[in-house]
Amino acid sequence: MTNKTAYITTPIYYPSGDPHIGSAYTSVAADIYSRFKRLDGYDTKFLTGTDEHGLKLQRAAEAKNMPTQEFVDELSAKFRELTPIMNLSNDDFIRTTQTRHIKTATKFWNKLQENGYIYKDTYAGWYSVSDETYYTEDELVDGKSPDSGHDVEWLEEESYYFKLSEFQEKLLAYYDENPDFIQPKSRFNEVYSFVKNGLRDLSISRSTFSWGVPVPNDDKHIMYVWIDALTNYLSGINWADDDKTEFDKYWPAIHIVGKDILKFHAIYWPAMLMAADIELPKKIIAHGWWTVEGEKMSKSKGNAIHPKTLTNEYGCDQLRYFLMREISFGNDGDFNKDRFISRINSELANDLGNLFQRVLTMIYKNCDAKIPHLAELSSQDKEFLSQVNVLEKLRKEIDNLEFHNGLNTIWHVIGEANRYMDTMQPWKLKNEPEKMAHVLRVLAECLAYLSIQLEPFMPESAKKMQTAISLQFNNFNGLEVKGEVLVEGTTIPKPQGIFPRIEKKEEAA
Ligand code: ME8
Repeated sequence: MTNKTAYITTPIYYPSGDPHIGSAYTSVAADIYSRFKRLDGYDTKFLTGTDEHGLKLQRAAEAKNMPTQEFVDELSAKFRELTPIMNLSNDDFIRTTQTRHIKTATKFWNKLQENGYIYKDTYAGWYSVSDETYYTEDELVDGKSPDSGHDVEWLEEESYYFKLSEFQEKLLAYYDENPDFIQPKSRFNEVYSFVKNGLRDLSISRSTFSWGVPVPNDDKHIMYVWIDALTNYLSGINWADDDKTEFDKYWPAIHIVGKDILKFHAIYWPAMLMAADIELPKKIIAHGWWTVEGEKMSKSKGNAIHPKTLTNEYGCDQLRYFLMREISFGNDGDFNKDRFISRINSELANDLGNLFQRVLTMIYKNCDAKIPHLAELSSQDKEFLSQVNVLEKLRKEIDNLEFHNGLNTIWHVIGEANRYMDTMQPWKLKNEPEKMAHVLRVLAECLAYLSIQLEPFMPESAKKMQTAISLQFNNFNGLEVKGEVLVEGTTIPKPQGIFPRIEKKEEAA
C-alpha cells in the first residue's frame, strides 16, 4: 500500500439554486488536483457536497411552501449531478443533513466546550441572511453587508460564543511559520492584516429559528451554520467514528475555496481546529470570481450559466479546459462566449486536434496503420523529445494549484511539436518512406506523452487520444513515463477527430 496520501475538498455548496460555472470551477480544480495525484501514485480522497442548514435555506423552502428537508433533497441532487456533468472523480458527497455529519458537528462542539472555548452571552448585531454572517455597525457599507452588498437585519438573542479572540497570537505565529498556508500571497496578506487588527469572539449559535444541528444539551439553540458547515471536512473522513482509519490516513486536507469565504477557512476554521486539538489544514487556496459577459451573475439578471448548457453544446473537456486556461487560479475572470469558442477552435481544434489528426492520418495511410519504426535519433529529434516529458514541472504546478501554468506547460510542448512537424515536413517524405516513418514515430511518441499528461485536465479526450494512438499501458506507470511508450508494429484504428471545431454557423447562433 502506498504511504503517499492526498485529501482535497471543495466548499460545500448552498443548494439554494442551480449550480453555475462558479460552482463548476472550484469542483473542476479539485478534480484535476485529485486525478493528478491519483495517477501520480497518491491514495487520494476528493470530497464535495452541500451545505444544507441555515436561515437562508429555511426561508427559501418556506417561500416554496415545501418542507425544508424535501427542498434541500431536491436541490442537493442538482449539485450531485455536477459529478457526471463535469466528469468529476469525487470519492464522496457529503450533505450536512446526513446523520454522519450531525454526529461530527456535535462531537466537534463538545470538544470545543470540553476544552473551555465556548461560553454563553447575549448577541446583538446585524445579520446578513444571504451571507449567513454577522456584522458590527461599523463593518456595514451603506447599511448593507460589506461582503455581498445584501441587506442586513438587526438581531438580539442569547447566543453561545467561541473564544476566537484567544487565537489572534497563535494564528499570527502559525501564518509566520507557514507562509504558504494561504494562497495566493495577496490573500495571505489580507488575512494576516485582518487578524492583526484583532479578533472578536464569534457568536456560534442561533435560537430564533430551528433549521440546523441542535446544540448539545440545549434544545433552544442550533449551531451557527458556518460552524456546522466547516466540520463537513471532518465528517467526510469519519473523524467522529471510533474507527479513525480514514481520518488518520487523509487528514490534513487541502481546501479550495472562493475568495468570499476565505475568512471562514483561513481564520475561524484554523482557530477552531487549534481549540479542538486537531492539526491544521495543509493549505487553503482562494480562487477568484467569474463574471459572465462582464456582469456579475445574479438571480435577478438571470445570467448565471448552468454548466450543463455549455457541456451539452461544446463538450465537458472543452469547458474544463477553458475554465482552467482562461484565468490564473486566484484571479477573477470573465466568461465570454466568443473567447470560449475561440480557445476551443485555436487551441483545442487547431494546435492539438489538428496535430494529432494529421500525424495519425499519415501513419494510417503511409505506415500501414501501424506504429512505425524509430530509427537512430538525430540531434534535432533529441532536442525535441527532451522537451516532451514535463512531469516534474507539472508536479510543482499542481502542488501549487497553478492549473493555468500546468496547461501552459503542456501547450508549450504542443507548440514545439507543431514546429518540429513544420520543420521536418513528413508529408514531403513520400520518396524516403523510412525517414517519413521515423519522423512520424517521433511525433507519435510526443503525442503519447501528451495524452498521458493531459489526462487529469481533460480525462475523456485524453482517453480517446490514448485509444487512437494504441498506447501500451504496461509501458508506463501513472504519469511516470520513461523512454519509448509506443510499440512498433501496433495497429492503430482509423483516426477520428477528437477536438471538433465550432463552426461559424453555430458561433453565430
Ligand atoms: O459559500 N465565481 O456556499 P456557496 C467563482 N456554503 N466562484 C463562485 C462564484 C463565481 N461567480 N459564485 C460562487 C458557501 N462561487 C458555503 C460554503 S464551505 C464549508 C461552506 C463559489 O454555494 C464561492 O466562492 O454560496 C464558494 O467558494 C462556492 O462557490 C460556494 O458558494
